[in-house]
Amino acid sequence: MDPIKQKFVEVALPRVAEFRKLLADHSEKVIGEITIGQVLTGMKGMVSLLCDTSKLDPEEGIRFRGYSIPELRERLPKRNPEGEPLPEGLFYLMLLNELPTREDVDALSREWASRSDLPDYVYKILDAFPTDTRPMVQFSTAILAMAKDSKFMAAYLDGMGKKEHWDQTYEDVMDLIARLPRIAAYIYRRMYHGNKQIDPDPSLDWAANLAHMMGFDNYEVHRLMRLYMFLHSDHEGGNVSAHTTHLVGSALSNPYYAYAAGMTGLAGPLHGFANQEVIRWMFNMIKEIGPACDDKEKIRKYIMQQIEDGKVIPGYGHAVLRKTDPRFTAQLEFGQKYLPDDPWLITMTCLFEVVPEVLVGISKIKNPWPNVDAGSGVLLMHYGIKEFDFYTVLFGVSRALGVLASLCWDRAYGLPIERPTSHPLDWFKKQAGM
Ligand code: HAX
Repeated sequence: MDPIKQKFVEVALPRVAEFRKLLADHSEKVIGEITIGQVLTGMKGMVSLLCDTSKLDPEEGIRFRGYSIPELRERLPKRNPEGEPLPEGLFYLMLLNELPTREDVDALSREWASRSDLPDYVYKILDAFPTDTRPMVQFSTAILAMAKDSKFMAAYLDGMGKKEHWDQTYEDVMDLIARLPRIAAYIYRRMYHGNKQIDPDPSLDWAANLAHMMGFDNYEVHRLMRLYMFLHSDHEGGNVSAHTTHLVGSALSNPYYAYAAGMTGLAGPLHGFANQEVIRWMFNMIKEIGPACDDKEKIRKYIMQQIEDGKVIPGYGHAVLRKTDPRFTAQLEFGQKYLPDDPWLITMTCLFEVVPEVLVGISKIKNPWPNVDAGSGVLLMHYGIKEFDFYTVLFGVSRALGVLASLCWDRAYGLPIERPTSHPLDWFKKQAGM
């Protein structure tokens, strides 16, 4: 058994015992009330999911297993002291609830490298797509296709019992995460670089290898890619990509099915697609009103007009957060440190001054502050990854770390199929005395 899997067994056993005891002794304990408003507006604030990997505080932002982003940028292992944390380390932490050593992280890099070969049929499926097919269509199809070889599915059909479900889930999860950089880079090179593919470099870590296979071989892009893969990995259990992966997984669908479903949710404009929309939106704004920071009044009017036209300002607002997203702050700091004169960074900083001022005056908007997507595209643009249609794929590669670590835990706990109750409108009207 690989040492990470062995460790997972050691960590999971006592936690599973606690889970069972909680369920056996306290399942009748009331933990909240549900309002009609919550049901009719996307279940916001309704406690309904178990997720150990991270927790989102509306005022402070995300903590991964109790650690904030600044803490982890300090404490997770890096390739060199000036660099960004290796995402392998964050996966280790989310899966095992323990900060890894540099050796642990290197072992995980090697483990993923050894599992990263793509089956031939995945290339053939991707080659069949017209090159103008949306990258997220290609990405989620490639993932779904690999369900053909799901070890979980094979073991299930072979009569695997419930207690073993976590085991083959872990195997699929590790194969899947290992292969994602290959899939993403293949799509990228085929769409934007005449299908001139680049072999992986076994000496590189998971994130740097993705940058390398996309054609970006300098240390600065590797550093950015490590930060990007770290920041987008997890945002507790209720966001669309995480919840969908969990929900589909609850039917004992194999990890490929579950994560592909999560990715089709990530592809929506109110979720991960916003990271590309931000750049498209900035292009359009500059086309219409000229270099953005020249006249902030013009930006204000532009934003007001967009809202009057019924459009959202991408990269701003959040369903849970009520402050600036620390994932945005980390990217802003990175930009200010390494690319302070970049014109896109200057526009982004200027929007950060103006957009919240405007949105705060619109009473229906609960959070006027930037989210993770307001900053990521600008950094990618600076280093030459300018094909913003592709950005959600990068988000998706990163998101695998959190949602698939959670899926291992779902299976260890033996969580049952998810099945809430629904009612027609008249039932709610009756509850309200209407
Ligand atoms: N621009 C314009 N209007 C906005 C807005 C924004 N940035 N944010 C919220 N609103 C509007 C909503 O559309 C909603 O309007 P209606 O009542 O007319 O439908 C109203 O304000 C109330 O929304 P809310 O309660 O504040 O926010 P929600 O929980 O409904 O939605 C969203 C949260 C993130 C989807 C929303 O803020 C939004 O659409 N933002 C822009 C898109 C975006 O950046 N998405 C990425 C979010 C982070 C993420 O998941 N990344 O992957």
